[in-house]
Amino acid sequence: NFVVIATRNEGKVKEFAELFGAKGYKVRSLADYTDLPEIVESGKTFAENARIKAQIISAHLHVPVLADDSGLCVTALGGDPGVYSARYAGENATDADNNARLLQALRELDNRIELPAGEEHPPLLSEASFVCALTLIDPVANEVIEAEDVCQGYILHEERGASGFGYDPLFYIPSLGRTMAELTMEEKNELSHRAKALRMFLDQLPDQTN
Ligand code: ITT
Repeated sequence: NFVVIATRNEGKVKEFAELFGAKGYKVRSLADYTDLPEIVESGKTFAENARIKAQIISAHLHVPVLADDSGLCVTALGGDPGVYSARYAGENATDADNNARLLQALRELDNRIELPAGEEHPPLLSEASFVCALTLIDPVANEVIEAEDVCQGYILHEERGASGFGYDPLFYIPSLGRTMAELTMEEKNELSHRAKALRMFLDQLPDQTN
């Protein structure tokens, strides 16, 4: 039993593998296939891009496919980088490039966030939220299921932590006093935008662990 995820992002694959693994499913990603059609993420919203990825790959493979489009929306930057999160610092940007670009953009604004008095937090530059849109397309049953969720936090003035991927080292969660990159995968999978958006899919999936 396996689920095909229309992604080339290894960080996403690891998280999905853990989440689906709990129900006894393995995951395959685009790295497991050759000769796939090109995907152009031309949508203006996360949901549109998730639909594009799921449509192209499910039509090609003729099996149910789940796609994830996600990103970081930073309040002080008017919601940027948003759907451009993966390419924020340029077409072939690494996670480190994108994080550096984000810190630079926020330092230029000289924005500071004050959290309620009585709490000790490191310097925070802006409110932010991670967003994850999921689309599952079953091309045989002609079925489309969509979900979207968010995870709220703040952008820290410097990177902290080595787990996770992408913007995780800059994404600070005040209630935990840690960045997303300082959480174990198990902890991230309890509260992340991706885990929350996926919960409905997981709840509907028959358990294959016994
Ligand atoms: P696929 O399209 O192949 O899935 P991608 O990396 O291009 O891979 P997106 O277009 O959805 O995926 O871009 C998502 C970007 O948003 C990703 O590159 C990360 O930088 C960031 N992102 C998404 N989820 C994240 C998370 O849980 N933690 C940190 N950064 C995240």
